[in-house]
Amino acid sequence: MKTQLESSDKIALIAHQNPDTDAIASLVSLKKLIESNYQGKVVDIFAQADKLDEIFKPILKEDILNVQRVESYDLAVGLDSPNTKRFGVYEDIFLKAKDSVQIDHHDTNEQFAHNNIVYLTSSTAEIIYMLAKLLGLEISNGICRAVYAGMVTDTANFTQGNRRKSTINVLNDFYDRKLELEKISEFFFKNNSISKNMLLERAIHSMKFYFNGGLVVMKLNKQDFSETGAKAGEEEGIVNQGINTKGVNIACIFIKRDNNLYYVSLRGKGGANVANIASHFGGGGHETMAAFTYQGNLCDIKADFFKTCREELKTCKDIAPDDTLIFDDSKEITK
Ligand SMILES: [Mn+2]
Repeated sequence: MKTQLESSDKIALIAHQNPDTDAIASLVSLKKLIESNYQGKVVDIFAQADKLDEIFKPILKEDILNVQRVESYDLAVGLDSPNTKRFGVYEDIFLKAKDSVQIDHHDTNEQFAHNNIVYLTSSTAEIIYMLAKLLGLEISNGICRAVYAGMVTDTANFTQGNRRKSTINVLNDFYDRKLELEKISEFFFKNNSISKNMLLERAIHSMKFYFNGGLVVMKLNKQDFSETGAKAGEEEGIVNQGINTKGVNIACIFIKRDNNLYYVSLRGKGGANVANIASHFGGGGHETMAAFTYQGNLCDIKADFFKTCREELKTCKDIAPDDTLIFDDSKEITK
């Protein structure tokens, strides 16, 4: 990647469509890293977004998405995306660039670039920080804050998703810099609007439990958004309400974006790998967090969806009914 960066003057950074905070944070932090460490390079950032979420504003600041300043690029950098399809309308920019590299943390990654940097950790932003350190680049506090935003959101405040030793090491670096990270956590996790609470109420109301309570399905439609005044993006995290339920191994929420167009977000626990379910329907993600988009009638996906969930539930470790077992270290002592 060092050689690729050094030998390219025009660089396109492309993240997945319907970008989340990690995608935006990755675009911004890598753009700033390249611009502040290499002279005279054009770095444009792309992510197809129907409507840009308000929460991205403090990360994006003066950086503008989706403005192509040159006709073609020497290097395309794919970010936070398991395949090129997920680049949406910007897939062509990626495919037409002379050289390509990608940075991703999804275990469903399809190794689609010339150079694939795929590491299963908290976030793509975390990998960017680690790479910057390896390359000996200068990293500003602003970049660290953007990286932290990606890490904290992709792990739901470090409670799920991939967390590695490297994650802790990066946090250690940040701790030394005294970045007031708690403020960033508060911005993402203690900042719910009233409309989001009303949306949550509707999602909880829609909860249906299947397979002895192992699967919970929630639904939100366009009306739920318009009637509560909730904006697109405010559904983020609502699915956690399902997986936080005792006995639930798979939680999912069907969000109707348009006629016959659904965004389906999944959470798993106790060994249920929801990435398997997502990839069955053309999406991707991690064992505990995954998503896919479904175009069609709900009646047509129902049977296949329940069958796939059932298969995955079968692989679950039985959660011990006695919760104290989680804290029991006697096994290790006798080993
Ligand atoms: Mn991510």
